[in-house]
Parts: sequence; structure tokens; C-alpha cells
Amino acid sequence: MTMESLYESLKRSVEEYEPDKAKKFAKELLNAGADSLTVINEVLGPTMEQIGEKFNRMEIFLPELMVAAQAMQAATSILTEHIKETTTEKPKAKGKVVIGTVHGDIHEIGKDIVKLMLEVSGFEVFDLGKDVPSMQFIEKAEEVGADVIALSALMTTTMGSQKEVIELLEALDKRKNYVVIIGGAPTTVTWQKEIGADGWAETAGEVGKLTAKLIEERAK
Ligand code: B12
Repeated sequence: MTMESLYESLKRSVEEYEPDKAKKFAKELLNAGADSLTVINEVLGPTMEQIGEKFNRMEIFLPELMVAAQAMQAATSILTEHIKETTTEKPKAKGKVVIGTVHGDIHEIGKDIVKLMLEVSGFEVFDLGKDVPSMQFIEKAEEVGADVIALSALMTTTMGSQKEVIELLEALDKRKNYVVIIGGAPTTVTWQKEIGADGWAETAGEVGKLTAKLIEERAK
């Protein structure tokens, strides 16, 4: 199979809700020498977005969406493992990031990609998972001495939890101790400014540079 046809087969296995095949083609792509990050950012991410659009247009329903998400996660986990196994020299830690999907929200595919991009950019990342109570972000950040708190929200109904974390930091007089970055499909730079977060990125591709820049600015 050519690299092109492997890309196509991986895409199709997600579109056709086949987690086992998604794993198989992710492995085959690695054996063929594909770059894991390219596969995640250029094949899996856009495929999931297209499936999301089908869900929006009610061409597919929640059960299909859930299995597509499982297929996406199955392939991503193979690729992520590979990145970790092949990174022999640990990059110098650029800083510590506490990341999670905010309270009330169970979407984690995008957050996992952001986490990976931060790790490969040289950050030490502490992942609290999904549906994380606002206070838990602060407790973890305090515990590990984090530089950054990264908040993912995928629903208009949960974006308010990003604001809540910032308000809690302010109430505890700890706001200046952390860089707070936010993201997720319904969020915008306008929302970032409105809630007083330090940074926002539309996609995971920009997150490494953004975070490094914000940490540097804070140190000045
Ligand atoms: C996959 C999916 C699911 C999966 C999630 C599986 C999982 N393990 O994550 C399942 C099926 C479980 C699911 C459930 C639900 N979902 Co849903 N889901 C989606 C879908 C189709 C795609 C999300 C996704 O994974 N995209 C792909 C990733 C790669 O993109 P991303 O998440 O946007 O992340 C990128 C950027 O946003 C950014 N980013 C993300 N986080 C962060 C954080 C930081 C700090 C930064 C800098 C950047 C950043 O970088 C990422 C990579 O580039 C979206 C539709 C959409 N178009 O967004 C709906 C969507 C988010 N879901 C929606 C809904 C309503 C639900 C449910 C309530 C459905 C229901 N009726 O039960 C439940 C949620 C329950 C809950 N309490 O959370 C709505 C939300 C509507 C709203 N109010 O805003 C959407 C928009 C669909 C729709 N139009 O109706 N869902």
C-alpha cells in the first residue's frame, strides 16, 4: 500500500466507525515511516471535524459520533505512544502546564492533541482529564508549581467554566502566578479578552509557540 492509500484507509476507518481498523492503519502508517504529528494534525483532526459537521447537519447521530470518536482516539493513542517511545532525549522542560477539559464538559479529543503538542514542544504536562472541577485546576497547579493552566471547552454551555477558573484565581489572589490559556471550538479571542485569559489558540498547531511566548513575557 502506498502512503497515500494508507492515509485514505485511516481516514475511512474513522468515517466508517472502525476503531480496530483505525489502530491497524495507524500502525501501518508508522511502519511505512509516516510522521505521527502530521497524521494527527492533517488526517485525524480534519476527519473528526468533518464528522462533526455531519452530526451538525443531522446526517449522523450520537451513537455513530461516539464510535467515530473512539476510532479517532484509538489511532491517536498508537501515534502518541510512538512519539513517546522514539523521543530518546527528553527535551529541556520549558515549563509546567496543567491541562484539562472544564467542568461539565466531556470532550477530550482536542485537549489530548493540545497536550501532545505541548509535550513535544518541551513542556511538562499534567493532564487532569475531562469534566474537571474549577478548583481542581488551581489545586494541581499549586501542587506541581505550574507556570500555565490550559483550559479546554467544547460547548457554549461550558465556556463559563473557563471564566470561573480565572475568577477563582483572582479571588484567591493567585491570578498573577499563572499564565492561563484557553481553547476549544466555540471559544474566540474576544472571549479570551472578555474573561481576562492570557492566550487563546484556534488549533493545537499554534499552542507550543504561544505558550513559550506567554511564559517569556511573564518573566519580563
Ligand atoms: C466528538 C464529539 C463528541 C464526542 C466526544 C468524545 C471525546 N472523547 O472527546 C461525544 C460523542 C462523547 C460527544 C458528546 C456530546 N456532545 Co459533542 N461533539 C463532538 C464533535 C463532533 C467534535 C469535537 C472534536 O473532537 N473535534 C476535533 C478536535 C480535534 O477539535 P477541537 O476539540 O475543536 O480541538 C481543537 C481546537 O479547538 C483547539 N483546542 C481545544 N482545546 C483547547 C485548549 C487550549 C488551551 C487551546 C489553546 C486550544 C484548544 O485545539 C484542538 C486541536 O486543534 C463536536 C462538533 C464540533 N465541530 O466541534 C460536537 C459538539 C461539541 N458536541 C456537542 C454536544 C451538544 C454534545 C453532547 C451534549 C451531546 C448529547 N446530546 O449528549 C455530549 C456532551 C456531554 C458533555 N457533558 O460534555 C455540541 C456542543 C453544542 C454547544 N452547546 O456548544 C457540538 C458542537 C455538536 C453540535 N453542533 O451540536 N461529542
